[in-house]
Amino acid sequence: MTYSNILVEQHDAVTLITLNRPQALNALNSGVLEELIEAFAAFQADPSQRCAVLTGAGDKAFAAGADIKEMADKPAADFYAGDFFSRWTSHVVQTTRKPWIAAVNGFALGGGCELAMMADFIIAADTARFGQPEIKLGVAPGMGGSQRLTRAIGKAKAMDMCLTGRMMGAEEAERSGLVARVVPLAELRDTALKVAAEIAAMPPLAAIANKEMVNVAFETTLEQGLLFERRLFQVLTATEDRVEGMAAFVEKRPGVWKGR
Ligand code: CO8
Repeated sequence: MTYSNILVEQHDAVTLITLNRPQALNALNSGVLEELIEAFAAFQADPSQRCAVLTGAGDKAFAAGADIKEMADKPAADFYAGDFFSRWTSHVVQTTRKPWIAAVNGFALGGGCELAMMADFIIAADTARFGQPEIKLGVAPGMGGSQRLTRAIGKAKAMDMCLTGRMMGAEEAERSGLVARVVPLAELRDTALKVAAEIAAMPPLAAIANKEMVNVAFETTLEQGLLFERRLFQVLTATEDRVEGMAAFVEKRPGVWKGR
């Protein structure tokens, strides 16, 4: 598959996907959407790939939102009939079982912030700025911003962000729980690739299970979540990688994983 709106590179077991419309601050048009769906499906399907990083081209933006120029003249019926943006959630989020990280290198606004929040976690450059400014366009978040932002940073800050459309800097985003780590912009790409390589070197079934468990915490009661965690833990004890992992610990050597 050749892409014109994104770049896809493989760094050993890590797939690096770069939104590549820097002249439009990597705004998310339908071309980007389709290619991202393809790229994430290819990442998921390739057994040699264990973790992905999504970032934006240039030093200014991860993504400044859905492409306003593309949306401006679109009739309301088309948004509804085409179930605009539903495929992001169903394809990128639900079918990507392997871990992936958003490396936010600047503006992450509107759909850009929402896309970053679909990642398993966010590593931000110190220059990153997050926001849900849709209210200023007469709309509201439409790709999960009102739900994922509220779960990540709580009602007070989510309301503040959505109702004023203000931007939140990297330091506040980390303090608020939106971002896992903040690093200098110049170190962002290498740090994200390094963290992804660390995850890629983990036993692959355990990586998938850890991701599933944490995600279930957002969907269910504590009792059901604890049961899900316990059962998945028990399932992992049946894997060859569990036997290897515990033997490697006892023998003071690195584990060699089979993904079985
Ligand atoms: N869409 C299209 N083009 C964009 C976008 C965008 N979201 N953001 C920036 N651009 C373009 C600009 O138009 C400009 O292009 P040109 O040079 O051709 O005029 C170029 O990128 C550079 O941008 P600026 O000159 O504006 O750069 P500044 O440094 O002056 O400003 C900002 C940077 C503050 C980031 C500014 O560009 C901005 O405010 N951008 C829009 C941010 C925004 O409102 N994002 C939310 C969009 S709506 C959305 O994401 C909704 C998603 C859910 C929909 C669900 C529907 C069901």
